[in-house]
Amino acid sequence: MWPASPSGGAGHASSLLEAKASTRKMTKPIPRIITGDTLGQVDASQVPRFAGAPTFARLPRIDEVKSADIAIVGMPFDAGASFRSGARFGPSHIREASRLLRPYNPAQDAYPFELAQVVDAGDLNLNTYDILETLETIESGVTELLNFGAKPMTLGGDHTIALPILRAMHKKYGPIAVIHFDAHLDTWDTYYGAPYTHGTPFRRAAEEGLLDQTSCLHVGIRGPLYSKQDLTDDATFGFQIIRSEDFDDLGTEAIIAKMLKRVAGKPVYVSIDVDVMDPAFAPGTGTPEAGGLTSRELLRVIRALDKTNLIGADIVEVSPPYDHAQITALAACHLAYDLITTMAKAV
Ligand SMILES: [Mn+2]
Repeated sequence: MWPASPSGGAGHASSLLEAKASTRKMTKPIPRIITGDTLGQVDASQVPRFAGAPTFARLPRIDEVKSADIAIVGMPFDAGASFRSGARFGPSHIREASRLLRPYNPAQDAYPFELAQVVDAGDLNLNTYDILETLETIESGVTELLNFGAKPMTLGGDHTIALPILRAMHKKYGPIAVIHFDAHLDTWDTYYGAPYTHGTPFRRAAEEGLLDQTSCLHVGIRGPLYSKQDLTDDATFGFQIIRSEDFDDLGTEAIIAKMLKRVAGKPVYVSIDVDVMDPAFAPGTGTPEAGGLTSRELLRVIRALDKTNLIGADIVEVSPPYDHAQITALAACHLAYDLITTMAKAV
């Protein structure tokens, strides 16, 4: 299921090169931060952060550990995108930016990679020409991670991938309280008759009974819709709406209180479309909308999730061809870091 490490496999070396490699010690063992049984990041006091394999936060690969509590997994797929594509390059782009993440998270007063065994499970091998096959591969891949004992922290990919992740989560947890951060509702029905796209995952999830419809939220909604009817339709799928403007009108504290009340006592899955942030903070995405959240507002809301039963998360729609100076990837990797910290504190 895990075809290759993020740094790539051995490739097609000639037999001569293989023979040399087998008789020559190429490198010393990689110095990692080890705490008890936990294998952590490559030690930045010994190896500069710009060197070495680009696993997420320079954490170990899943095949380097016997068990894991949290697994980062890439889903390089963007055939569900309705406008600008490119999110297939998101996972590797976020991993490259994540090299700067350090061991201690002061915002949550925690060392996430000591509290839990966090690993990089590499990328799922998805068929870019076959959405139905991709949905099946994602569902079985996430199921495999859950059976391994690891909560999934997914790097997308376009938002289509949230549906099969929720199918897998539902098999383990039952109906899920989804907190969906996005400029868009993503509860549209079809595009040109196609039911599985990045604009439809939460309508499909509701239809399939995957959601706890008393406990879901959209956060950050804004921008033009096809019709006012979109909001009427959306209201039938179990999502309470917190608009982007509410961050001005209500303030972050009141929004956090509303969110925590909505999901209290439920298994919570968080899905973050980076376009929930303003294009100033996340330009590298497929369908940007003006008037979004700052990365500071979003991080603050995310950090309050330690008061919930967080069972997994994804960050989707990072599209490197539209990114500049890693702005979007930096926001994405910091969001993942705080989500991982939140899950690690619960281990
Ligand atoms: Mn979306």
